[in-house]
Amino acid sequence: MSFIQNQPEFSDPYHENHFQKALEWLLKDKKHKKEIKSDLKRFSKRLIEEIDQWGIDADAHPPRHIPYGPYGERIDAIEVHESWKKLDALSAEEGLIQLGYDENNKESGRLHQFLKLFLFHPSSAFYSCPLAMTDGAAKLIQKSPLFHDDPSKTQVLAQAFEHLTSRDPQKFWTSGQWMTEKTGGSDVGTSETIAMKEGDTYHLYGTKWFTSATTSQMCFTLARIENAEAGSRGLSLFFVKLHDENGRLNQMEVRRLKDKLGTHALPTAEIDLKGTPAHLIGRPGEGVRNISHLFNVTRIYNAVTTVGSFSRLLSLAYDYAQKRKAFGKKLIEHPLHKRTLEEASMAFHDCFLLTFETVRLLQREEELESQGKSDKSTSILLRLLTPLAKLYSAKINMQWTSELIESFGGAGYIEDTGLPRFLRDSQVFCIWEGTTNILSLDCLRAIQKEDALTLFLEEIKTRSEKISLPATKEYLKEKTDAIEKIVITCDKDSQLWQFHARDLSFLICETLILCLREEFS
Ligand code: MFK
Repeated sequence: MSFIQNQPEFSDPYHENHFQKALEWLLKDKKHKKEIKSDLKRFSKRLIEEIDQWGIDADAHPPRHIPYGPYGERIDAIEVHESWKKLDALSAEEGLIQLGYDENNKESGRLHQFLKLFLFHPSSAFYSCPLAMTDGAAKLIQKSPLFHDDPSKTQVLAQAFEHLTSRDPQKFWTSGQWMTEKTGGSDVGTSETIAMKEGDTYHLYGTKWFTSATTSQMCFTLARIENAEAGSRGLSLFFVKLHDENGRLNQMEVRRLKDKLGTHALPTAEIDLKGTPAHLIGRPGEGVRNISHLFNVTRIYNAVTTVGSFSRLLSLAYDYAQKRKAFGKKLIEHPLHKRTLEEASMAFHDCFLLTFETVRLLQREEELESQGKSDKSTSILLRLLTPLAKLYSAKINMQWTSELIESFGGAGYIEDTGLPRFLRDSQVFCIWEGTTNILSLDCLRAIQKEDALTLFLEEIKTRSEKISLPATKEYLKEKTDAIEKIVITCDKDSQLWQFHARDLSFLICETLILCLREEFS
């Protein structure tokens, strides 16, 4: 019989050396460490035995838009595969949102949740996307001091919160985050959707151009109240229930599903709002600031899912390098191949550290909040690192995903190996929730509004005192000198700040990563 190559398989992610070390790094001295580890271990096994196949099936059977019923009535049904529904139920059962809001574990619930998401994402066919927006919506509701003036609104949102954080699949809701319009993906301030007050209720008119996870039960969206000023300061935040009591879409129509490069299982649609009833949330004109509670969470999801994907592809590439022979020996025995994989591992490790340092800050901020406290430096660093973890992990992963696909040779280019999907899907991490440049500019916003760079440099100074390796100290000095040089060059010139924003963003990430590498080792 002719030669058949053994196919690559990923190893149980819980038992990976890196993951075990990460657990020690993140959960050291945490009260719930034992339960968290045992839950993650069980979940990881379930991933391999059951869930991963659901992800493969969901990706192979994309959703379908059915605009009309058999007798011509407009129905706008979105048909999704059984596996997608299983991923939804599983997300509730496994507490993929609830863990982050667990009243009994304010000390490490977020860490637990994001470690679980890291394991789940590469098998989830991007069910992680609705989860990201669901979590962001729950955070927005929890964070917002906006509703106490109107008890009926408080009740609507309190009920929504219960659904979003439920572990009961029958009760569990997901949420959308509808921001993008034809006029503006990044430049949300150009949005054209209008909110008209008709009686006591607002009704929305306009077109949302990318609505991810259109099968959700609710969403938060932006609209301009009639006659409000132009630009983002004229936008307000609205809560929308997608379906009426009869289960029909609430005065909206699905134009079509998007034909995307990747994320094939994920229903992403264009939606016409045709008088959709909506609740105004917060004060008029503060929509962008209010919805930032949501997108700051989804940006952290973006980073965590990116490193989840990076880790899975690495695991496959290492396994293949053990199985595949060329020129008389295994790929892993070739120094150049081995070096490539090692460099990819180091790049993954850096992204992981930066991402989970951000998660640690989120955990810390929320733990303090639950005690009625706050710490300015935690919140400012979190504000700075949220866009940075997203942009850095997405960009580095994209580069290495291409390299790792190449490490499989021709097999990496063949659809039924399942490998090309990594390349297609990775590209979206750099785009949605803010492109690399938009997030570099957001980093400037944090620097200018919160004086985040001064705080960051002080933090690095403190951390550097604990660094023992002279070479690391030297690299650190090179990086902080380069940051200070940019600060001096830009001075008060906003155009120059923008010109250097991306260099500055990457330098900040690289500086922190140098410290984190020492702390992790
Ligand atoms: C599986 C992985 C999970 C991923 C899930 C993916 C789901 C996909 C769904 C989507 O893709 S939804 C679309 C995502 N779109 C974006 O993320 C938009 C990208 N554009 C930006 O982020 C722009 O920077 C932004 C629209 C925010 C800029 O708008 P403006 O009009 O220039 O904002 P401006 O005037 O600077 O800020 C308005 C207010 O918001 C200010 O507060 P004040 O009113 O108090 O001055 C800002 O400080 C505040 N703000 C802006 N960005 C913030 C923020 N506050 C906190 N954090 C931020 N990041």
